[in-house]
Amino acid sequence: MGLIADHEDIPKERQCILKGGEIKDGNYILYWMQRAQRSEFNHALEYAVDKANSLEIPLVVLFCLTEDFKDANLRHYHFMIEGLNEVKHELEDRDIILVVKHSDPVNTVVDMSKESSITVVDKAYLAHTRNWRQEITKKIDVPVIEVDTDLVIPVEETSDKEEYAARTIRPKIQNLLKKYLKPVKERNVTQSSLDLSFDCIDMEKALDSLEIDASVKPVAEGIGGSSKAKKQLDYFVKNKLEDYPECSNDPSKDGLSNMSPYLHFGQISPIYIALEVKNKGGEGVEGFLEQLIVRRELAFNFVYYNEDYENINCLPGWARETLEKHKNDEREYIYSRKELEEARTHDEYWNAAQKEMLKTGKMHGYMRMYWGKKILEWSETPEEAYHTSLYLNNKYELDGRDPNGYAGVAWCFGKHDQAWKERKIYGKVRYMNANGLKRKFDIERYVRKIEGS
Ligand code: FO1
Repeated sequence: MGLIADHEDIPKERQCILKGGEIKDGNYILYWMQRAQRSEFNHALEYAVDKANSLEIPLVVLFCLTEDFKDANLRHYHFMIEGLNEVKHELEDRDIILVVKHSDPVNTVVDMSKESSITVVDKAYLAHTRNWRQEITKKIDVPVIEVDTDLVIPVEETSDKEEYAARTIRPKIQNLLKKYLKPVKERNVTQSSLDLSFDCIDMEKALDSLEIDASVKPVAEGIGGSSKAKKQLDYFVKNKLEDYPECSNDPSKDGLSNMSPYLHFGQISPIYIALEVKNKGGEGVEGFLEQLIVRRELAFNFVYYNEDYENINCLPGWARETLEKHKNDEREYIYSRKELEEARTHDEYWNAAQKEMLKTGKMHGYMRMYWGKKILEWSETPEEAYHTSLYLNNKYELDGRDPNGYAGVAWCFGKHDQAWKERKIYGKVRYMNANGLKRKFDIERYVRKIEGS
């Protein structure tokens, strides 16, 4: 049996050998679930089931809870753990054990791999989680396979370099969609792992065991997890998809799918979402798939190939130069990080957007653009503005630390965009102002909606 197996629903291009070698005579297959926290439409999980069945051994799924995520807090862990509770039960229904440990992922995976034949992991796109995989492959003794399951098209298949903009990645994606936009079949395990015994954390106490910032409260109870994601999607497809072209750019209306937190924690697959939306058909499909596939996969391409995605050096040359040239331009308003964080600016529209994020863990996509542009305008330097935007985004958004968030902030500073007419502070970076908001939609209604929520 080889490590790579080409299946119609798990093509070989999704699989990558991080460490090769002989398959060991182990007691189980280990799937380290990290990014794809779900039991359905998960290519890594199904690949691992196939391997376990071929070797006639059980499959053990591991998740490592760790505080090692910058600016992550109670809001994020609460949402994630609700999802993991569901995964645990769903896997149990499939005779697969989920071992959740509160531990350092590198040492834990290496340790549990001592008894595995092969170790499988879902693909990571950001530096921090990619480094974990690198560390593990240096220390481990068994083959390690990484499976790309959180993008419709595997990141390296779409492109082998950083793409310039949506217009350059779009045709590449369109050429490959037919091959990759397919459901992944759920396989039955032939050997249950439920009778194996491991030290696991008590899920009821998982949240309390973490040493995290508890000042950012959970958005609500009972919203995390795949079943909630599917329910919300179903509601969106039935009631909002048709109006997506008119409503998606209007923050005063509730026209979005709200899938981003679920996608961030891998609680739902983008392939599942795309197929549900296509299945329904109609007016909104094209615009929605542009966001879900083209824009989202452009963001992943960005963080995957541009190691500077957390600082201003990630910007194209023209944007860096123009911001540098205008660095010392006089600013009418300058706000500290704290004033911004507490939504204490002169601009009630901006304050409303910030409050939306503080309260709900999300900010409407259209307001995210305005929000970032104003932080650039009201900070001492573009560098400071960049870091403040990422800090606030990562701390309060439920999908903080997601490639989409990094790309969204970078866009406000010129990434994936073009040069515009030169002006103060912004230079040639696209400018936005409050009049634009008033022209496009009923901004007062948005403010009332947030203030009243
Ligand atoms: N991944 C883990 O494997 N273990 C964690 O404890 C964990 C916590 C966490 C908290 C906030 C957050 O935004 C992400 C977190 N993730 C964790 C990672 C997440 O599932 C994704 O892999 C990354 O966010 C990459 O996009």
